[in-house]
Amino acid sequence: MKIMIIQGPNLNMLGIRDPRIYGNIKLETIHQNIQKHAEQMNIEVDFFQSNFEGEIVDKIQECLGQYDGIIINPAAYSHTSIAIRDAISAVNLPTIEVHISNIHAREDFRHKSITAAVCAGVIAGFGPIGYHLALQGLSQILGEIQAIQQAQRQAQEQTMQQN
Ligand code: CA2
Repeated sequence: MKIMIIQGPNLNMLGIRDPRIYGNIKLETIHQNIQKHAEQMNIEVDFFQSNFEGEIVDKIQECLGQYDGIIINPAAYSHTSIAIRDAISAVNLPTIEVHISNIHAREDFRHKSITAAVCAGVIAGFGPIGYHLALQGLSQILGEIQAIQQAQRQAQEQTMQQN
């Protein structure tokens, strides 16, 4: 199982500026912790961070055929980007949106996520643990998809043997 983790604009500043909302932990440390957790779950993870909308769109598109699912924190683009929403929708890979902070408890303009509607689930307000919850949720979803696909293959084989 292969999962791409995509981080949006300014998340590279975590632990460097403004620890009141996002804490002291750096993005690199968050990624190291996710990597350890993923290894325990026998999941392969890759990481990508960009401050550019188009680069995030490109990365989502590149996931097609290469990854089983996506975990994304589109950061401020969650509230503005139809392009990122369309990219998630276009690749049609199971995607979980993560927000470190509880966006619903913050300014009004953060309450609406444009990208959330095309994601399988959204996790917000759990701090960096949210990425680990997303990993568990996504692995569950992917396991269920694999089980359905296997059952479909077996049913097809049986039909072919009968004919
Ligand atoms: O809570 C989240 O994870 C957010 O996606 C973080 C975004 C914000 O625009 C979203 O509304 C919610 C911000 C990314 C990090 O921004 C920083 C700002 C100052 C210092 C460090 C990071």
